[in-house]
Amino acid sequence: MPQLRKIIHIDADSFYASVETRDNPELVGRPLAVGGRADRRGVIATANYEARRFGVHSAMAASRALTLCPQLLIIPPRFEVYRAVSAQFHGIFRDYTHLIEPLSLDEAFLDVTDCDQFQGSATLIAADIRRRVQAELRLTVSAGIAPNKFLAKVASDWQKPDGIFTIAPEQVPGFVLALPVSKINGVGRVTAEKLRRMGVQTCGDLQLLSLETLVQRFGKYGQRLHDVARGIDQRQVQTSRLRKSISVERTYAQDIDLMPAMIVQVDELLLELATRFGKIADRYFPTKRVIKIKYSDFTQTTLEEAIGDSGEPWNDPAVFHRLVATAWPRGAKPVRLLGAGLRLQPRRAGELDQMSLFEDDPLEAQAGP
Ligand code: TTP
Ligand code: MG
Repeated sequence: MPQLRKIIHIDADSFYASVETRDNPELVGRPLAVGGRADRRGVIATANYEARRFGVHSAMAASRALTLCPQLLIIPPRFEVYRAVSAQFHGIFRDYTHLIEPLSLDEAFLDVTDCDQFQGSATLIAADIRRRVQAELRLTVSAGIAPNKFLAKVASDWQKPDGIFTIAPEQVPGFVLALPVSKINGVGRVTAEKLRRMGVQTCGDLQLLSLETLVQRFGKYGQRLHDVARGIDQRQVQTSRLRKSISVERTYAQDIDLMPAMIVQVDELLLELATRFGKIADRYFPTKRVIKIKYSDFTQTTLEEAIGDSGEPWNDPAVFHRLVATAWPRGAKPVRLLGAGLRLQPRRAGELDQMSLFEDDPLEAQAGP
């Protein structure tokens, strides 16, 4: 029986939009989004809660958002500011624990099992973190507290925005019974629909299926479904000192169905990947190139290929073009998301973490501004 952990999941509320309102109080109370311009096929990165009431949400075309909410103000993102705020969040987190796993700029898991502040109460620690973020950064974050990562993430969403919610170990069996399977990380529309056809809508329903059935229908992921249905998740909080991969991806406002257009997008992804990889290239070298394609029906495929010794640079566009051209016909449907990535090896020998490419990737749902 593994030791029970105390995990906190922190997620800032309407992050980019909240930072913008904080820095420009004139924006308080009005529907606001951060994103790209409607006249340039821009996409909404996020919207504040006033705008969400109109149905505006992340990854939506800015033009569509303006149709739903004509008074919506869309402002361009200031990524440097968001990165700086994120570093400030982490500064506060580090006063409680060094076991921090960032998922994105505004989201992180904290393992506070060994923190002895507040008599070791994870709920009181989370409350204190929220208090300090509010006092020092004038932003709100929601917090979820639970014995594992899966439930902590569900919990932070439970009372959002500006919420805190604890699932104590003894509450887990009762809590999961009514929990919709759509709340499980990794259960997207396709899996949810497949489960619905099997009569499964909640984790309680899911518990009625045998491990054998689940593995038969979902392969390796079946084991994971079997566990999380019972509130079991053994994944440790992974500090991100070492990584196995790096990737960038984009969800498009309009699906792409022509190869030349995909090639253009891949080239843009490669530029961004080069920037991001450049920051860690002194510590890692790439071993494989990876392309990910999500089709309009949310099915997806990935294709990876080892980087040989033939001498071409890792970011040779021709190679990535060929990977896309090979992978796309597998689904041969319009494409809603493209991703480009690299599998990595540390230059110095060291332990690799469990982070896998695209899985639980914080960029999964992110759209380009
Ligand atoms: P989220 O935490 O998913 O969203 P949020 O913080 O705006 O709102 P909330 O947590 O209250 O529901 O994402 C964090 C930031 O990441 C968000 O402010 C903007 C960016 N983002 C994108 O750029 N594109 C996306 O598709 C998503 C989901 C987020
Ligand atoms: Mg958030």
